[in-house]
Amino acid sequence: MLKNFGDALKSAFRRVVNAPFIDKNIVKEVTKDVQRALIMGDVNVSLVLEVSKKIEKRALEEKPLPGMSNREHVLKILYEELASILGKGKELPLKKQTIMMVGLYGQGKTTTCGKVARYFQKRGMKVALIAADVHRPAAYEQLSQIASVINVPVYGNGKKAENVVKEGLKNFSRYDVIIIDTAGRHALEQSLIKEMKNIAKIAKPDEKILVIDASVGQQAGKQAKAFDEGIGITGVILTKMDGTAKGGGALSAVAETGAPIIYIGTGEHVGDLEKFDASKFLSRLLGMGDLETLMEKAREAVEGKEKKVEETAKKMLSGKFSLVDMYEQMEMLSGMGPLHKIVDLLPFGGKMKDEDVYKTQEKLKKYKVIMDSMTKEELENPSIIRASRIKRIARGSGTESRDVKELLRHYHASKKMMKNLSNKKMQRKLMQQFKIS
Ligand SMILES: Nc1nc2c(ncn2[C@@H]2O[C@H](COP(=O)(O)OP(=O)(O)OP(=O)(O)O)[C@@H](O)[C@H]2O)c(=O)[nH]1
Ligand SMILES: [Mg+2]
Repeated sequence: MLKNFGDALKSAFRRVVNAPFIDKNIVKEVTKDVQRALIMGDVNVSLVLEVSKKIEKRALEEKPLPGMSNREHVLKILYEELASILGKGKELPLKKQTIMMVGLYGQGKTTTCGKVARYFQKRGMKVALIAADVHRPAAYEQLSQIASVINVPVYGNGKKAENVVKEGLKNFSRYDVIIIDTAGRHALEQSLIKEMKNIAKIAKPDEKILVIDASVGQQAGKQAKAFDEGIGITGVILTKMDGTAKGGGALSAVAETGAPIIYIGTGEHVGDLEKFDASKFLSRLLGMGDLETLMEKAREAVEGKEKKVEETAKKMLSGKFSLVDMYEQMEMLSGMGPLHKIVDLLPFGGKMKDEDVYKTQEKLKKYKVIMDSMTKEELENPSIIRASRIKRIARGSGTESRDVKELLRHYHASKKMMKNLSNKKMQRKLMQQFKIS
C-alpha cells in the first residue's frame, strides 16, 4: 500500500511532465491525482481538500518565475505544497527537559533513546535514561547496554512502570536531560494506553515523541492519532530510513497529529541520527532520481521548443515557408507549448477558442500522418505535388486524396498569409521578440 501512495504522488508529477501543454484541465486532473494519493496515504480529508485547493489556486493564478515554464511552475507548486504538509521540522532546544519516547512494538524506541541521549551529550549536556519498559524481557538490559556505550546512567529494572519513572526522576533530578524509554504498545491495548497516560502524568514530559518505523506506511496515521489522543504527541522521529522504505506513512502521521518530524534514524548505532529535512524527504519519497529527471525533461522540452520558435521566426522573415513550417505554425496556434508566444505577432494572430484548438489538434494528427508519407523534397517544396503524387501519398498514409488536397490547400492559404510578414513593422516586432540581428 505504501508503494501505491508514493506511486500515486509520483503519477501526479508525471502527468505534469507528460502533458502536451499545461492548461486548466491538466491542473484540475493533477489536483485530483494529489487528492487521491493523499487520501490513499490516510491524510486527513479536510487537510487533503485544503492542500489540493491551494495547489489548484496557485497553479492557475500565480505567474511563473522569470525563466520558468508553466510546467516547471506547476511542479514547483506541487512540491512546495506537499513539503508544507510536513512542516518546517523542529529542533529540540538545548535546555533542561524530560523526553518521553512512545510507539508501537519494535519501531526503534530504545535505540532512539540512546541516539537522542548521545545528541545532547555531544552538546555538553548531562543526560540520564529511565527504562520504563517493564513488559518486554531484557528491555532494561538492552537500554543499559546502549547507555554503557555512551557512558550515560540508566535507572530501571523495576516491576511497575509508574514507580520506575517516579523513582528515576527523583534519582536524576540534577541531570539536564532525562529520557524515558517506554514499552512498545498496540494502540488498542487499553492497559498499556493507561500506563502510558500515567507515565505522562507523573513525568510531565516537555517532549512526547512518537517513534515510527519508515516502513509502517499508511497505518502510521491511525496509530499516530491514537497516541496523540492518549498523551498529545509533540514530535515524531522516523527510524530505519537507511532501509528501502521511504517513510510515506510519516506524511500521514504528521498530518494527523500536527506534530513535526524532528529527526530521522539512519542506522543501528548511537550516532545514526539526522536532522529532518522536508524537501530531502519528499525527494526520496517521490524518488529523487525520478523527480530530477522529470524536472530536467520538462526543461529540455521547453528549451528545445524555444529554439524552434526562433528558427521558425527566422524562416518566416526569410520568406521560405515549407509544409513543416505550416505544421509548426498550427502547433503554436493550438497553444501547444511555448511556440504560442509568437501567435500574437502573426498576421492572423490571436489565440483559438477551445473547440478550435481541439479541431486543430485533430487536424494536426491527420496532417502528421499524411506528411509522414511525403518525401523530403515534397515537404520542402509542396508545389511539386500533383495528382499522381497525391494518390501515392494518400495510399501511403491510409487517407483519401481529398485529405491530401485539403492539407495542400491549407498550406497555400497559410503561405499567402505569411507574405504579409514582409511588412516592416511586423518584422521589427519579431526581431525584438527573438533578438534576431
Ligand atoms: N537499520 C536501522 N535499524 C534500526 C534503527 N532504529 C532501530 N533499529 C533496529 O530496530 C530493531 C528494534 O529497535 P528497538 O530500539 O529495540 O525498538 P523498540 O521500539 O524499542 O522495540 P520494543 O521495545 O520491542 O517495542 C533493533 O534491531 C534496532 O537495532 C534505524 O534507524 N536503522
Ligand atoms: Mg524497546
